[in-house]
Amino acid sequence: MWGFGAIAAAAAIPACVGARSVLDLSSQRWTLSNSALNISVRGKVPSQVHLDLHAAQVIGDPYYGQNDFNLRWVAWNDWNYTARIDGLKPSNTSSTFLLFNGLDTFADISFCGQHVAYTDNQFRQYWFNVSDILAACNASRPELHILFPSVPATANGIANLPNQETWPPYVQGLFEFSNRQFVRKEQSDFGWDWGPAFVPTGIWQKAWVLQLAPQELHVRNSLVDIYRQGQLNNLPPGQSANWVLNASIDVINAVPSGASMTYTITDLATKQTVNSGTFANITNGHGVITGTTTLDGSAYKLWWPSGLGAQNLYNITVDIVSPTSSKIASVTKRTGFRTIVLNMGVVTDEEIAQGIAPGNHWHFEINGHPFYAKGSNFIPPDAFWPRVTPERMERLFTSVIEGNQNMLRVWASGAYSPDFMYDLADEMGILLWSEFEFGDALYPVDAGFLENCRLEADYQVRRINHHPSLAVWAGGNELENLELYLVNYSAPDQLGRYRAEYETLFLNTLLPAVYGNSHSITYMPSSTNNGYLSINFSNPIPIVERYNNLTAGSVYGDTDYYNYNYQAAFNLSMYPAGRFSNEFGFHSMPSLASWRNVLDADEMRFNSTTVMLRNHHPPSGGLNTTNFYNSSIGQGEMTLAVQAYYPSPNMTDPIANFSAWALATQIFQADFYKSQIQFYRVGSGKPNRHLGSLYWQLEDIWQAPTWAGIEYEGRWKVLHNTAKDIYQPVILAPLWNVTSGMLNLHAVSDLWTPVTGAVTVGWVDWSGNTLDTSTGAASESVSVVGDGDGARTLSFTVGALNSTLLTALDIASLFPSNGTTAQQNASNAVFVASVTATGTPVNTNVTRTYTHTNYWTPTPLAKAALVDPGLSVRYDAAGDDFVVNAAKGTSMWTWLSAGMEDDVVLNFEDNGFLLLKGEQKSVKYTVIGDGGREGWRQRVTVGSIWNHTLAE
Ligand code: BMA
Repeated sequence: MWGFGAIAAAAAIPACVGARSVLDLSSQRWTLSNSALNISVRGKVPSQVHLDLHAAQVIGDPYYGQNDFNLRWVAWNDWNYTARIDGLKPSNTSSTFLLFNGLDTFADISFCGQHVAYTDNQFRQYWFNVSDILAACNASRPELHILFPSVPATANGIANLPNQETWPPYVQGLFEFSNRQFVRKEQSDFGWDWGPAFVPTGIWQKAWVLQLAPQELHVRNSLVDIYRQGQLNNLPPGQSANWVLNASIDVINAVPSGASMTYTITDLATKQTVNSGTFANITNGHGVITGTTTLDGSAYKLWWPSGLGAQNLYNITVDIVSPTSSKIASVTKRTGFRTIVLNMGVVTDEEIAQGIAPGNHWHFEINGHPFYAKGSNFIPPDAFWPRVTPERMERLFTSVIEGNQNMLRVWASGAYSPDFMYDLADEMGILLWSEFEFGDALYPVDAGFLENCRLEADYQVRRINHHPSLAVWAGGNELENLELYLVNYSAPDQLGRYRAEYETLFLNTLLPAVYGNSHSITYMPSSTNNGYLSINFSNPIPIVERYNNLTAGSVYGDTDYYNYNYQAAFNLSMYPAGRFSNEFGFHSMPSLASWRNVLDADEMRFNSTTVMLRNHHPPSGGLNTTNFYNSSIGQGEMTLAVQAYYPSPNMTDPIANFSAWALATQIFQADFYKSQIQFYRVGSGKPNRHLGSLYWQLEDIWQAPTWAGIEYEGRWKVLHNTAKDIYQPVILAPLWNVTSGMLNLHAVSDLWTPVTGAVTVGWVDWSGNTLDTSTGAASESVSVVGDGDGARTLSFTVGALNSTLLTALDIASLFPSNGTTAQQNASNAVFVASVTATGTPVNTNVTRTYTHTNYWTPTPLAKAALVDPGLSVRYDAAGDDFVVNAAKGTSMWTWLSAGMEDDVVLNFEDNGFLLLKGEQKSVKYTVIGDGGREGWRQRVTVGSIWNHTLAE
């Protein structure tokens, strides 16, 4: 569906004469070995030790059972990758280089028995001139040998160096292996609360041997930066200014002095060349040539995120031209014309007069327009990146788009995203809030560590800057709101020192890596923050962080909210009313079908050893033990929440019970997130002017109780369907104020023009009868256009990117505790509101109808007088959909499932929905894999919260 035809390519033009050869090291025959363990098997590039050992059947599936513990020995051992290199040319005509796009992590490289280098950063690109070694080498097929010493052992060695840095207690967020903060490696490889700790090693990215004649170039990295003339990072640019195109190419071998640069721009929709020319202001040195040009500010179609316009893309080809006018290198990058800014500017008096609370903004603007960011947090989709294919990522991103999401926060402490991920995001319109890989820890600031980080950041910023989907760069995860907070908690007298160290890395080192390469992107040092106190581009480091310099009554920053006390889950006054919510969540179990892939039959229980060991919430603080996590607390939190809010599954068949409990935890999770998302979205029309909700977390890294909305195999949990519903452009949001007892119904729209429509509100009971509780409206904020039969219709207009209060119901007076009539029985009542509205999708002129139904119950479902809704489902071959019907009553959390069919992986377009009595709903679906099974469509089941025949 999404083509890869136009993926950015970097290439050098073959010179007419010369020895240029690019040998892909994945084509060589590799051996992975450890002589002490007597292991010698076939290795691969790119790959990792665990994957190669598994392929050779030395180890079982790392994800199965308790293999995350059983395979610790792999991480504690040293591993050798060796290959005798075939296909090298005689060395006298050329220089020979090794080029690695990624070595994970400590790597001791030798070539033909000679030491080449020792590397210590998974995220850097390395290249080495091995011409002299090759010249002196007698072997016709010289051996390339890379020793990967144990990462945990090496990390411990670094930590124990004399005068090594230490931190106050509780500050370092450590999981199963200690000392991750000393290692430039994916931080979650050492364990995390949603993932396993394998600490994999290996040649995890592509690698080559290059042979170049003295005048030949090889492009190893490049930068394309497109910004509006006068644009400064972090500040909204003028939208009518011309574009500036800045291109910079990193090469191996020296660019001849006097070389020039040219460009050609192709519109990928029309395949026409739309512009070409020569760059000015050429600088050339240290293997980098850079030039700039100006482009007409209105000549290019803009790139927009999904739902806000088209994803217009262009190829930009940059050629390096020798002084004698021959093309000596060329790079083509696919890009788009857009500006994106994270606006943290001061709220103006004019904005305050419009009702926005004073303080600072904290929202994104695309091409000058503020918009509501809807999405989630992305974690590494696998513990082993080499097996993450573009096809898998495309499937995941398809779910993102289907889920009405336009932004993902690519969480810091995984790995920098591969180019194919940004390419897909460019095509599909998914903004990727990107972060440097530092999180939940403070880091060393010795010169060597800082330089290592600087080179890492410089490489990564240059590699991906051209992607229009790049939304922002953040220094790392939860550094200000958590790490510095923890320092202040456990060693307040040392806050000054650690804050200065924090600024050394995250302001003085990483900020220049962004600003020095790009004018087009915002940088902030920490994911969750209160913005800046000031920004002044005449200072070398323009940003002064605000930290907790807050003025009462003013609103600043984005928020991170976790509360595992189930009793507070639906108390809206607990939710933060900031400008943007970048993290919030609660964990749930994956489905039975997912568990089946990794559990022995006798472990298929809610509290079995393996299930418990996979619940990593909350961490207990003791390292390197199997009891590192307080799993019983985590399992208990989910259980208590289910018991408090829903009828508890209680089935005699243990597998059915396990399945029903797993789904019940997902329903609580979805309910809790929905409650928050609708509250946050209503905030777009409140003084906090809330403009973004990104829940924790999009997807799973493995099969475990986690915060994910999409399971490892690609199945949607209830959360993903529920978030899809509540992320629609126009929604109704019933917000219940626990203190006042008022139920406030709001209409919310994130369109850029007003929406007009009618809302029908009313009450039904569980048997599907209409309840006449029209007296419930304490105040009506909009005009009533119809009233009768227990339902009333209200007409309304909601402004652009705004919310409006429609009606306020006094629940206490509607359902008095001494109420005697059926109408007054809270346990029997369901409030239902449906909207039909017309509006214009952003950046179109076509009017569209939007519908949404939402509901609320005055008691938790655990206390509601549920009755059998009489559900049925049938597959309709003509429509290729499933038709669901509730013949006897009101059905809540109606759930379609392929159930026990463990190898059928599919998602239903709608799931976990409300179905009113007599309502027929047709539901489309997407199959991810049916395991070759026939006839599963006839075996799809439907259940609901009523009887928990949810996933059978
Ligand atoms: C936040 C995140 C992650 C973590 C999640 C769930 O702290 O930034 O580090 O996995 O919450 O606890």
